[in-house]
Amino acid sequence: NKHRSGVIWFTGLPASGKSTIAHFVERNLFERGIRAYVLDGDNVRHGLCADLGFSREDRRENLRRIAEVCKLMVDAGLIVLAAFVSPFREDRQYVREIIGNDCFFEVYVKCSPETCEKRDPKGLYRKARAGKIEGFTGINAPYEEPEAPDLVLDTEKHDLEECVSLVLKMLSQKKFI
Ligand code: GGZ
Repeated sequence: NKHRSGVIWFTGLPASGKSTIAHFVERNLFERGIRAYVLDGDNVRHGLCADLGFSREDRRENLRRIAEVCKLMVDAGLIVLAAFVSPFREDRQYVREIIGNDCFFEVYVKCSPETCEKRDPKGLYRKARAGKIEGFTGINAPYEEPEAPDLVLDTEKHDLEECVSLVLKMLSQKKFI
């Protein structure tokens, strides 16, 4: 069960499928005896980043703290599955610099805004449409697509199982597992 540690960084619109895919990859790795851990808005924004919102500056600070935590987890020997909207190229580049280029992989979880809005598992798109959320990514805040991601997962074309196996394939090609 030898593996290299590193960070798989999932970026994409809210409800594109980032966290779901990350959790299934985590479970698969766990079953093989590989230590992995998912970081996402659900376990970070209530604690470590509870003081932050969604302004330009707060998103940057959110991602900076997360990147520092990722770095510690890599030191501890884990495979970190980080699932954050991370809508700005500049911030993703910053995160990459903090973590280190050789153990950072960017996965673009691609899905049209229309489909994300239809899925809307938490009802946030609906709230944003109703004017109850300011600066909601995909409605009234921008999402900048990655220019050269290591992997693109089109969640409208591939089902969950296929997306998970594409991530595992990438991990094995890059000699992480
Ligand atoms: C984007 C928001 C917003 C706004 C609340 N914009 O589907 P979710 O609910 O679980 O994922 C979204 C999550 C985004 O947090 P991140 O830490 O990933 O964002 S960033 O990387 O930009 O710092 C969504 C919810 O929080 N959410 N308000 N205005 N997403």
